[in-house]
Amino acid sequence: MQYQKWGFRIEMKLSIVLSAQSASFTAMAYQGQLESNLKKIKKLGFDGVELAIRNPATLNLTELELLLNQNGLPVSAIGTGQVYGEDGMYFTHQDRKIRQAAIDRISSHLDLAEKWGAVVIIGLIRGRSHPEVEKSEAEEWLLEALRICATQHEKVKLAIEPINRYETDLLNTVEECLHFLNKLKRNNVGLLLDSFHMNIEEPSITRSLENARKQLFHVHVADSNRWYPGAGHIDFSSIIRTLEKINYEGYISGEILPLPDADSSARNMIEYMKKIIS
Ligand code: LER
Ligand code: MN
Repeated sequence: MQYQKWGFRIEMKLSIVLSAQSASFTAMAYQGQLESNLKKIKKLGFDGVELAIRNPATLNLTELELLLNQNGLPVSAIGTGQVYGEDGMYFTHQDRKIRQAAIDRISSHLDLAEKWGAVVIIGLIRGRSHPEVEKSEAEEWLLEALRICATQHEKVKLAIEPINRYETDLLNTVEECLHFLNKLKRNNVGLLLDSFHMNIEEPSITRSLENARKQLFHVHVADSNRWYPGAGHIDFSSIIRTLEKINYEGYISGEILPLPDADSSARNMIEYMKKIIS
């Protein structure tokens, strides 16, 4: 959506997560039924769609790209969490073959992202540490995997997401992720910041957004209860003002529970965001 401020035209692009297939992760308003769901997302007024894709090889790409074109919906980002959640593959697995399989799978997401101009999300695909594996070793494997992915796909943006402590013990905060990016030293790897995780882990959401400004590629919004923004107690007005202040140009994408039902959650999100943005 575009709006006027201080005589300038400002754009805040809104998208929402649609899982290309059904999945056990629940914070996605829409799952499957691509034809009807893409139509609904467009009709509600979203500028783009974030697609959660388990395995690009099993997608009917011709049909999907036709539907995206018909609805005029760019893909803001590609979510990869189901590679971990459903297939048990991740960058810090003890078994080298499984680490390699995770790299190969993410490479196929990166190929799609290059074609679509989308960001690739590095969330739970990082995995978590195990009693048998030192955390420092897990971090080395993660650095190695991301170096390979980022070097092979220099034109694609990869966004590491700080995820709260109840889902992983690797990279929970913005500060830890910025430190990690410093070690990684790849310009096409930056951050995805998610208001739900930030509400749990960050001392100040707005200060952490400002600290990440140079490397902020993507934003997820969900309220404190992971319902649509406006349903909990996160101060989204201050988040929007901060994103304006740091000249954020990426998408703001709803990763929300389909509650009280999918369509109401998406409608409530867009109505609330439009109200606080303009
Ligand atoms: C994915 O973007 C996310 O936020 C995680 O909570 C997935 O478990
Ligand atoms: Mn997220």
